[in-house]
Amino acid sequence: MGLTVAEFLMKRLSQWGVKRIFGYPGDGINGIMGALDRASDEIEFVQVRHEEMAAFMACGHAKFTGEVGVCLATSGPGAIHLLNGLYDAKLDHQPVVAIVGQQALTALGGNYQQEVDLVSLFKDVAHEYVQMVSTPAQVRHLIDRAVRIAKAERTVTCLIFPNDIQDLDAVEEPERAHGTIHSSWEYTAPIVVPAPADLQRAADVLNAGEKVAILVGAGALGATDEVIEIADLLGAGVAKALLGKAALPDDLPFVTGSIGLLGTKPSWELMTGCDTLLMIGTSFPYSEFLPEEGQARGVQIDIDARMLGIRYPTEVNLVGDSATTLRQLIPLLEKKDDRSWQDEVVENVTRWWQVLEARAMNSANPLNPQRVFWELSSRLPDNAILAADSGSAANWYARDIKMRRGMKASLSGTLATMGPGVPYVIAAKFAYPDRVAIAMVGDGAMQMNGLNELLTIGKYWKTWSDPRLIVLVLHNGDLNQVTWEQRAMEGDPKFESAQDVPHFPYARFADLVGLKGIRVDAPDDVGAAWDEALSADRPVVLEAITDPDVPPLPPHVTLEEAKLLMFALAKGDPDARGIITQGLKGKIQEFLPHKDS
Ligand SMILES: Cc1ncc(C[n+]2csc(CCOP(=O)(O)OP(=O)(O)O)c2C)c(N)n1
Ligand SMILES: [Mg+2]
Repeated sequence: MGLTVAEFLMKRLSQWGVKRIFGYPGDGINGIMGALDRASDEIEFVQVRHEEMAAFMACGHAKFTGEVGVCLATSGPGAIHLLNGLYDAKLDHQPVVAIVGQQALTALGGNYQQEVDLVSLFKDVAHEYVQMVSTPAQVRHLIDRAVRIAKAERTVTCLIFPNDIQDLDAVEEPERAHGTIHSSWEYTAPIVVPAPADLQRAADVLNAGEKVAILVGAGALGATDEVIEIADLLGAGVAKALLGKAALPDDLPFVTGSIGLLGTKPSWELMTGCDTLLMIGTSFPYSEFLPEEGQARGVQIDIDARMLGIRYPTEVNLVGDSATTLRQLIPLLEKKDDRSWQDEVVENVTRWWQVLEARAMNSANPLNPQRVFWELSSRLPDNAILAADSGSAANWYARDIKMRRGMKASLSGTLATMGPGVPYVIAAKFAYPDRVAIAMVGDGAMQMNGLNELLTIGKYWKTWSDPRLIVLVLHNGDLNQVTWEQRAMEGDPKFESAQDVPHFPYARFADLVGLKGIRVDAPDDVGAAWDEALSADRPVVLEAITDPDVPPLPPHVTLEEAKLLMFALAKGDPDARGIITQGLKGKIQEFLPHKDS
């Protein structure tokens, strides 16, 4: 007996190297689900609680493994649920293939139940490639193109399978005739390097600079050694955009850490003080944290020409793979004798880590969130995989966590959506079951979807060789990041009915669903709570009762922001007292002498 279309889909995806599909069933994909069941030796199905989570997991899989991520949803509502997760992947340039069902071809156009115009729905998020199957002889090349385009363009593609097509006989090899397509499944990423003359132009700019700043992003994740060597040659400091946090370890003295609103003061000083900027694999968007136009000469390296020259008016724009391009650039660079600029960066960095430690140790009501991250940082196991959600957790993750070599870390960098923290670490555990994965999530995001996905963890954790997955919940009763943004950017006091998050017992819920719950509300217990979580025999929800009045201070508060904040407090902000105390405590640490300084 030959294969059905759905069985052939599994066979072809398996030839492409797909080993796992995240999804949720429905009658629009019954044929595919049956085929997936029969193909379970080759492809594992991971059942999520909501299709958006399947898309986040596919994105997380792609981010942590470099492979294509695949998600599956039924027609109509299931397909619609995927969208936000797919946009997360698209905006962070991750290869993800979405497979969705559709009503029968025989019904389309008939206002049929669950009939949604899916080609149009996915036309934006999967604009590089979205196709609906209408005959079995198309299926082979549609799969080949969807996977190849996702990989080659690092983007989202989508295939729509009407349910009557799924059970038809597959055409594994279309007949050789006019109007048929004869495709193959192989793809190997090229090594892209700029032309020698352009490398020389870049080297000339970098050699002429006296104060070189390097900014790395996700595109530099595979170029750690090369960035370190270049920074050494150029006597540079290196700042990291959020998605590039794992590109360089934070124990290197010239690494200034994150940049931007969630960034560090030494990154601010690096950018405002440099005369030359080298950007590697980053599209960090906020120009106010980069040098002023005219202040620095710029070189940018990116694998995607579309991303070049759009963040700073760089003089030399190189299209290239970051590691290979840097390796070709290195012989053209002269080692700078004058190390005074890098020495200054190192001094700023040393002092900054002391400020962060002091800020973390400030008392708060009851817990200072910075203390929670600080205590985790020194306890992180080798090779840990981290994911932060969007919210105040992203601030503390960006600043207080010291990455070491071998770790992986990500978040929703460009879409900055709430919700990916828990699904990202679930995807990490499937890809690397022997590594510890830790999500850092706000209480708002937990209530949005993280709580439900704890059930997915409950369903699968016993299949992981090391069961340690920790979800840190910042229980602050507030949509805190936005509350602060409204104060500092609008001058508005906290709008309690919009910002308060209903109470929920996160740790108790974890216990209830078979995971381990740990609740901590005393500063001196935080370290022990992490120790307990990191030595648990099952996944843990670590519920930290944190103070919403600790401000996620940007590295440089403008006069305008300070004024707006004061207006907000003067307008009767319910938390004004706590904020003034906590704000002063945080700020004052920058001016106090610290040990070793
Ligand atoms: C899907 C989505 N909705 C809304 C936002 C806007 N937003 C960004 S952070 C945030 C608050 C998050 O609150 P919580 O998860 O409790 O984290 P906290 O900042 O309190 O630590 C909101 C509403 C968003 N980024 N994504
Ligand atoms: Mg919150």
